[in-house]
Amino acid sequence: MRRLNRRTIAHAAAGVLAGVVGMSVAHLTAALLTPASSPALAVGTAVINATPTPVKEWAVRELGHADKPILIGSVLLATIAFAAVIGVVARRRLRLGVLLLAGLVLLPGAAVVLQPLFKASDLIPTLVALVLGPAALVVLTRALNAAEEHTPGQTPEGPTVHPTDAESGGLSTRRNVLIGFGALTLLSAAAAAGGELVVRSRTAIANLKLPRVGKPLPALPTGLEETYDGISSFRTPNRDFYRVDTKLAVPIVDQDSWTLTIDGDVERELTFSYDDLRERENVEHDITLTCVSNEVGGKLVGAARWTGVPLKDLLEEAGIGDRADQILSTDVEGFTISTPLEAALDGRNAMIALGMNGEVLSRTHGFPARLVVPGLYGYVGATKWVTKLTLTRYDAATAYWTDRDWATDAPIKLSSRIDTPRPLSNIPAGRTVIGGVAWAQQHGVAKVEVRIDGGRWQPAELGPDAGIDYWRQWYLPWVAEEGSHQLAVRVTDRDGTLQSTDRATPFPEGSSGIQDIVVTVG
Ligand SMILES: Nc1nc2c(c(=O)[nH]1)N[C@H]1C(S)=C(S)[C@@H](COP(=O)(O)O)O[C@H]1N2
Ligand SMILES: [Mo]
Repeated sequence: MRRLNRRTIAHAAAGVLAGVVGMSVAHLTAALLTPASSPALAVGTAVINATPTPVKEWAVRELGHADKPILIGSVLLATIAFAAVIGVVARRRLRLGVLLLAGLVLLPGAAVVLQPLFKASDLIPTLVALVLGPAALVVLTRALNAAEEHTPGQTPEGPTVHPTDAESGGLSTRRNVLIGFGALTLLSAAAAAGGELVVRSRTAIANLKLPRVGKPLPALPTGLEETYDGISSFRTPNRDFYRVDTKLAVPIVDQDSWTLTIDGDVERELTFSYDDLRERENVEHDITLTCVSNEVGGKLVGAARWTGVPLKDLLEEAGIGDRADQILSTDVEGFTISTPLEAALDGRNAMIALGMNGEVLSRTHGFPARLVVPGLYGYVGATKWVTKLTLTRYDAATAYWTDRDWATDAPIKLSSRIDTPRPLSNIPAGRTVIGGVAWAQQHGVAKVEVRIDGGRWQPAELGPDAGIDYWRQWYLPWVAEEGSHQLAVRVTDRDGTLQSTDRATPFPEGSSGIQDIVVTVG
């Protein structure tokens, strides 16, 4: 019985290894071509796209930044479980096993085909898996079956068998099993590591300089973070800037073949190359980006100096028709975002950004170009890897998030955050500061107030001002006495609007409410 189990396990392992060989070599192939066409990632993306909004909200809230690794991990685990069963089936019915494994590969193949901008070459990684997976299964199953045939003594009480020809044959067949498993394990490891290396090297952007800016802004003033530990930097360093998108593989876009097209309700369709945009007069704007999924007190907000081309200029060159009320933007993979046309024309600093904080846009933040619209949550105004702006109507076309019931138009709600002390932290008694950031894009921060232990609202000192679209740092000196304390913060914008106390979840149009934290002193 024990031997039977061990054999079953060996065949399950053969199935798993066959699956892993297929996936890892396909992943490497995809890394060389289009990373998102990796079968494992394509399934993950399909799952993301099919997940109902409430479940996604729950996942983002409960899993935070781990949501994507957990998703990919689940896809891999499910694949491995299926592959193990297939390995066991293949022991006696090799042909059926091969068919089942091919089926397991065709599933992600379907996910690849269903991607919006599918092109035939995206199927190459799937085909690689389709050949290698079953081939590995055949090799390993045959080697195992051969070794089993040569292994004597099926019964525990069987007669003692002396070394015979059969046994020495058993040794060489067992060696074949080891060689087969060893070689394929090495191949998978090498392919997986190679895929990672290829993606990393392709992600680096070599030798590109930021375009020249016509009228550069004065340097950003020194922020409060220099004086008070724990307050967010006035400018969010690019490496710390939050990242939110639907993609499991960062698109690798070649700037020489990339173009930005303006079409739809325009007088003339226009297409710009990367160099066209770089050679135009570029501008700089300080803009704080915020994600609609940011909870009160959350981290999905970042402040940067963006370099790029005014959106209005590009649209006016194309000639804006009189029917459009929406800009439907499309990214390199066919993902869409809808933005009110009004936001491009009402005088705010909406732009096609090529640079962020003095550097060429990174691939994670949308290289070669992205939309940035101050005052709107990212999901309705910050399309990364953008390739097309279509002037259309809300009643004629919908976009990815609005199809998932998020609000159509979504101005960023004014909000404030306590960065220091941290919620639920322990701090020593004595002189300290309470500090953080507050934002009210398009209106500007006028006042930040802090409430300690339910007392009166006390005005905080504000940090430097970089315009209405940029956050303000704030702090309040505090002599902390031993015990438990409750700290709250609220912001008022320059129009006199006070941050709302009404608690709202991020879905469907952004969170609201006041951050109220507890800290222990002494
Ligand atoms: N192509 C594309 N652009 C996108 C998204 C996306 O999923 N795909 N997510 C949007 C959302 S929800 C936000 S909040 C911002 C985040 O930009 P960042 O990742 O540079 O911070 O990008 C927006 N642009
Ligand atoms: Mo977002």
